[in-house]
Amino acid sequence: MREYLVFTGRPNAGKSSIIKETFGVDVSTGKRPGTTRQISEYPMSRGLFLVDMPGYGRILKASKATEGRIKDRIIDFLENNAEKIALAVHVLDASTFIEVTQRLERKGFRSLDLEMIKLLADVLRESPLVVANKIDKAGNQLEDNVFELRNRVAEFNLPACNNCIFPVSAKTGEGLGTLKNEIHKRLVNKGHRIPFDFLKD
Ligand SMILES: Nc1nc2c(ncn2[C@@H]2O[C@H](COP(=O)(O)OP(=O)(O)OP(=O)(O)O)[C@@H](O)[C@H]2O)c(=O)[nH]1
Ligand SMILES: [Mg+2]
Repeated sequence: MREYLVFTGRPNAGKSSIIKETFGVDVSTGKRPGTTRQISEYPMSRGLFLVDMPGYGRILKASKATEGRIKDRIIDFLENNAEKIALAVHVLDASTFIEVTQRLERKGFRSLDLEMIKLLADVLRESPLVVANKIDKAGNQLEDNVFELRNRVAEFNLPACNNCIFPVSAKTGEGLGTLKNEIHKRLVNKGHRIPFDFLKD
């Protein structure tokens, strides 16, 4: 049986950076949205694979059709593997959460981050971990952004989300230890006795 630890998020949120800094996996990161283009799997321990998703949303220099295809592939993967996903981690940019959410809502759209968090909770029937990345960039907007994120996620009434939001910086490393411990704990609870067995520390 193959199970997955899945990382989702909008292009450029810092999914690959978090994977690299937290687990030492040699994934590609990049300045421009759209670095990771394939659903990429890395072995973590026997039967457990880490999945770095492409970004869900606007990708630099990509057509709407390409963006749409990538979104479809992400959703197909999540739906087709729902039973095999041991844990999902949604990564977002904590320095721009309010700004991006409000800009979209003014145009009548829902935040892609909130859309994905809800989708993960519905498909997996449990709450994803929500990682508020780039706290080093948020300055004095950090508290407001995290407060708004907590309120918005609370509106979904997700099961077991009393402690599911993790402010981190993949750049400075702040918060990554706490996140790693929580991921470890949850994977052990799902029966993966040594979930990081194949990863270097
Ligand atoms: N300041 C700051 N920059 C970060 C942080 N995490 C990632 N970045 C930068 O954000 C950019 C995107 O990082 P990636 O890890 O490639 O993002 P991604 O979510 O994997 O992006 P896609 O593969 O395009 O979907 C890179 O320039 C990173 O160096 C952070 O915590 N703070
Ligand atoms: Mg990436």
